[in-house]
This record gives sequence, structure tokens and C-alpha cells, in this order.
Amino acid sequence: MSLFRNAAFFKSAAELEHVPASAGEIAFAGRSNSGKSSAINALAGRRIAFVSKTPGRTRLINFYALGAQRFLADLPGYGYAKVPEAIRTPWEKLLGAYLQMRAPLRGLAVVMDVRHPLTELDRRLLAWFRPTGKPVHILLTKADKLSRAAAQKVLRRVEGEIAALGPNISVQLFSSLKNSGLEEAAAVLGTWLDASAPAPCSAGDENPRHDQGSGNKNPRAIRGNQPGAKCLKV
Ligand SMILES: Nc1nc2c(ncn2[C@@H]2O[C@H](COP(=O)(O)OP(=O)(O)OP(=O)(O)O)[C@@H](O)[C@H]2O)c(=O)[nH]1
Ligand SMILES: [Mg+2]
Repeated sequence: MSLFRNAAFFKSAAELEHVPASAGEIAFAGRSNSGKSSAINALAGRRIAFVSKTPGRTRLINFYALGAQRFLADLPGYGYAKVPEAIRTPWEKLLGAYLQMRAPLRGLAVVMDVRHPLTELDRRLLAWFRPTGKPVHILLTKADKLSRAAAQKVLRRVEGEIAALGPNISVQLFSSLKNSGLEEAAAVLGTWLDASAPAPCSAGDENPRHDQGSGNKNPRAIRGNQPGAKCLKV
């Protein structure tokens, strides 16, 4: 079964200084209440991420370890108007800095409620993340809330809209409730992580591979890929 079945809670980070050293990770972003944590639980096959009836509860980045220094990161949801400004500002800063500067980030899973895809905030996130050059996979979740035909119609519409956004962006239907779309999601996200799998070390080789293909040229790129981070003794 997929490597996501090994996922286990690792830590929460309220600031970038607290993110773990990582050899590769995938972040889940999306509006509050869109189903990010539920999608992580569905991929893990058990409840490891906190699912809330109250939108906007996750204000930290929650990291789930997959082994071999690879992680899933559950990001704070955006677009929940009732969050007070005093909380919202540092939270949005954390999200922005993480997405733009996290070198080990291999790609972004953007979770959208199939009934409200590509909202203004989702489009802003996409427009803003695209320059990193990293791939995006959209999960149109809560697909169980629509008939099969209606869900397919939304899928086709979103496919059409993202085609205009350029390469490296894909979309699928998903339901955490019905566990549908799991294999497709695991295959896409797994490929991103496989591309960053730690290379076996030869004797005396503590020299990690460079951060290839992430597209992140930012010299302020935050933790990860430190010496030793990608070189796994087997
Ligand atoms: N029917 C249905 N409900 C879902 C699905 N995924 C999530 N939900 C429900 O939607 C609500 C929000 O789910 P979460 O996974 O907590 O959403 P989130 O995006 O992590 O929310 P925040 O952490 O607040 O940003 C919960 O009541 C879930 O049970 C799904 O595929 N189908
Ligand atoms: Mg959540």
C-alpha cells in the first residue's frame, strides 16, 4: 500500500523556525473547512489529523511523518472571515512564507469543496504559488455531496480552467467520506515524493544531493536539505 499509510503525527509549527528538517514534503492548502485534514486522514487510512466542525481551527502547520525524513504538511485554512485580525495576520504570514520559501516542498495539494471550486482566494493562491515552478494537484473533495454526473461536470469545468494556467497542474474528484479518489491522489503525490526519495549513501558519503527540481532559487530558502538530510544509510 502507499507510503501515506505510514503517516504519523510529527509536530506542529507556529513559526518557520520550528519546521522539521525534511528531505521532501507535500503541503495541503485550501479554504477553511474544505477538507484538508480529512483528506490526510483518508490517505493515512486512519485518523491522525484533527477534523473540526468549527472552521478555521488549524492555525499551525501540522507535520505528519512518512518515514525517511519525508512529510505531509497540513496548512492553516484561509478565507474564514470570523477569525480576528490579530490572529489572522501572523497566520497568513506563516502560510505565505512557508509556501514561497520552503525548499523541501515538492508540490502543493489544493483542497477545494467540489461545490465551490476555484474561489477567488483559491485562484489567488494558485497565481501566487505558480512562480515557484512546483506542481499543484487539486482535490475536489466532498464529491459524495454531488451526483456522479454533477461531480463529473465540475471536474470537466475545472480541468478546462486549469489548462489555461499552464503545465504541472492537475485535478481529480475526491471524497474522504467514501474513500474515493484515494488511489489516484496517492499516485500523484507519491510520485512527487518518490522524486525526492533519499539516495542511498555510499561509504563515507555524507554529501546530500542538491535540491533538484524544486524550482526554488530563493537564497533565503528555509530549513531542509541540510547536510545529511537526503543521504539515507541503508
Ligand atoms: N461529506 C463529506 N464531508 C467531508 C469530506 N471531507 C471533509 N468533510 C467534512 O468537512 C468538515 C471540515 O473538514 P476538515 O478536514 O476539518 O477541513 P479542513 O480543511 O482541515 O478545515 P480547517 O482545518 O478548519 O481549515 C468536517 O465536518 C468533515 O467531516 C468529504 O469528503 N465528504
Ligand atoms: Mg484542518
